[in-house]
Amino acid sequence: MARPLPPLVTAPPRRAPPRPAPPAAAAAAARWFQDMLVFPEHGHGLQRQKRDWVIPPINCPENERGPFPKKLVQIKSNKNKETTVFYSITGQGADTPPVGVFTVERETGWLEVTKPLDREEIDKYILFSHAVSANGQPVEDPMEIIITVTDQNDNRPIFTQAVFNGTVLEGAEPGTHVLQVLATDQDDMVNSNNGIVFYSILRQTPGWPQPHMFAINPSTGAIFVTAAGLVAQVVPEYTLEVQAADMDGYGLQATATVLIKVQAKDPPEMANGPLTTHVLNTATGLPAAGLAIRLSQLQEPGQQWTELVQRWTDADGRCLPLLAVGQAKAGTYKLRFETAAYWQGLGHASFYPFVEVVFTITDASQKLHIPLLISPYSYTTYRGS
Ligand SMILES: [Ca+2]
Ligand SMILES: [Ca+2]
Repeated sequence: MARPLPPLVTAPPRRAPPRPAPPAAAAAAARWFQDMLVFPEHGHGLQRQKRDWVIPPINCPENERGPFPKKLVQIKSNKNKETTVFYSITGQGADTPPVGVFTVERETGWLEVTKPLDREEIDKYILFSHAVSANGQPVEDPMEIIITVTDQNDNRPIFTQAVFNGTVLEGAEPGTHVLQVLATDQDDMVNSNNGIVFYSILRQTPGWPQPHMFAINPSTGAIFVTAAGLVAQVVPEYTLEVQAADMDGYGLQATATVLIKVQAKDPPEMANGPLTTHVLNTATGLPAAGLAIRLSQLQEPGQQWTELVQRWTDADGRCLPLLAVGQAKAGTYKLRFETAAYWQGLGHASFYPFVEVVFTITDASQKLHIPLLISPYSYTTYRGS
């Protein structure tokens, strides 16, 4: 039986007479040069040696176009000087599934790949090549051949969610962590940057009070506050468009939406305020979020409207009470709902640029709830409690 030679590179040849050891590089090249892979030589009657030499893996790029079959390497046994040698291969991709990805020409020993490979499916094939004589007797020990499938950047990053939700307390300091987004990429991130994802923020809506209220860690996807000025009443929710791109941020891209709700610090005196509202979008049956509301009071001198407070509706179409406990006085008030801006935000035109509801408070101790139901072409309000 054939057996592997003691390492050509690291041990002296065992054959007599001894010959000068070739330079290491030359010895290695002798084993695999010009697309040829030669079965290792073996000694005479020696005990089987631990095989401590390594055949360099054969690199085969994924997604090759062909034509197929495509020659990879020629396997050769030096026994072909003494007898006719026939070659075959076994292993995954040869005679076990996926069968037939690799074949070997029986007489020439040319190892061929028969179809495009997919590194993300199988990134390495371990085959064994065999050499037999005409009567079927092995003339060599099986030789291991490793085929490494090299990567192409054929997968774009994929965010784990289309929409990420976060909450931040108003007045949060720069540096405050808000949430983390994640995108995965199936490509190789060890030997290439095809699978390494970099994150960035493409757009922030609205751009107040600064266009860059948030920043993202390009490597981790962690989003944090980068500027002071988060006020729930001014901007109750930010929408960020975030991007993940492979190849250090210059390759294939994907985007996702990040919704960051700015949570108001509830002033305690507001919690049980006597005047409340909510807004319902009757076109969708859903609460109208992000709609601006202003409360004014008709005041002396000269009976003019004095604005008391401005609020934005939250995801439930509600906002904090508009008057604090003890703030309500008998008088005439006006709630102005900025409906046009709301509909524009949804991509609709609005027949009504705004809706104003004027009402009177006669009993300042009584709770008052003034809902608004809106569609682009109608609105309804009533007195609730
Ligand atoms: Ca990729
Ligand atoms: Ca790939």
